[in-house]
Amino acid sequence: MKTCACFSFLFVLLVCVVTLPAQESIDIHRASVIVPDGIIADGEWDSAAEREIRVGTTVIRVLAQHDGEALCLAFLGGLQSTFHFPEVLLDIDNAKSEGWQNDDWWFHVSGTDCHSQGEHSNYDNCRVEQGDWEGVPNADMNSQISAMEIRIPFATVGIDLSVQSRIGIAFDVTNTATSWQFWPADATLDSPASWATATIHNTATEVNENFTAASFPALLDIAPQPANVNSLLSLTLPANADCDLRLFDLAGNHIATILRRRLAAGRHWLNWPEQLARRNTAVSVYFYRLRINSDIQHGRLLWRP
Ligand SMILES: [Ca+2]
Ligand SMILES: [Ca+2]
Repeated sequence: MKTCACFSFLFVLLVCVVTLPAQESIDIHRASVIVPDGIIADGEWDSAAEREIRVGTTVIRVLAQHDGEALCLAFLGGLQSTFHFPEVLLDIDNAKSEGWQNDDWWFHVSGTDCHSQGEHSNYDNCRVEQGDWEGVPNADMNSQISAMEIRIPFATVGIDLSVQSRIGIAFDVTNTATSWQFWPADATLDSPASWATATIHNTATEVNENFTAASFPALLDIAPQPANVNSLLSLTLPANADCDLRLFDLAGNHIATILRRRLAAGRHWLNWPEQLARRNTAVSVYFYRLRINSDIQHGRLLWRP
């Protein structure tokens, strides 16, 4: 009988473990201070944790880091094509309550910066410039933008890193009327219990979390194409490497050097060079040459200013 009871207990335990939903988490590391200007500058977000929100087939990336005094977030890609606006949900005491508590916050960036405490989607407090946090740029449904950057000081929302390092967090994008998509994918606006747990580390990330012992070729990503200065350009490396990325015209003339330096393993967001941004004459076809240590890749780029 004893054996039987024991097996029953183990079976129930096993079922419980199997059916419990996995709690999503994110590690937010300390990095240098960002400039919240809507431009993803070289190196600005290289230490960030990265998560995805899917809107149909479009992927919107969310980057997260902090500078010791503020939580810094960037929403990248797909914003202008879908068009969806970024929102950030914070549960300061990480109580994972079923309904909203007074320490739970909603932040929304669209034509203005909006936030509310203790409830979500309250648009009474919307301004182009909020005094105590920033969302840049402000944009309407017709804006052509590739990135929004958000900086929320810990003091604004009552996070004291000397006494706590964990908060509840979720990211979403919305068309403000009918559609919301989230990270974590099964999160909801109404329930902080469905949000992830963020651990805020007071140290820089040692190794990019996604790229330890990775073995894949270097990946150059340009989206959307045809490209312009608003297209996002990133290079993902399996290991530290000397990198060189140049553009040539059809006649083989060197047009611009996009990158020429040693980079660490992980994803790096790159700037389009000034000289290319200024060439706004017509649609152009360029060839790029990417050298990673001694390996060389070639590709074609359609540029439409
Ligand atoms: Ca920036
Ligand atoms: Ca709470």
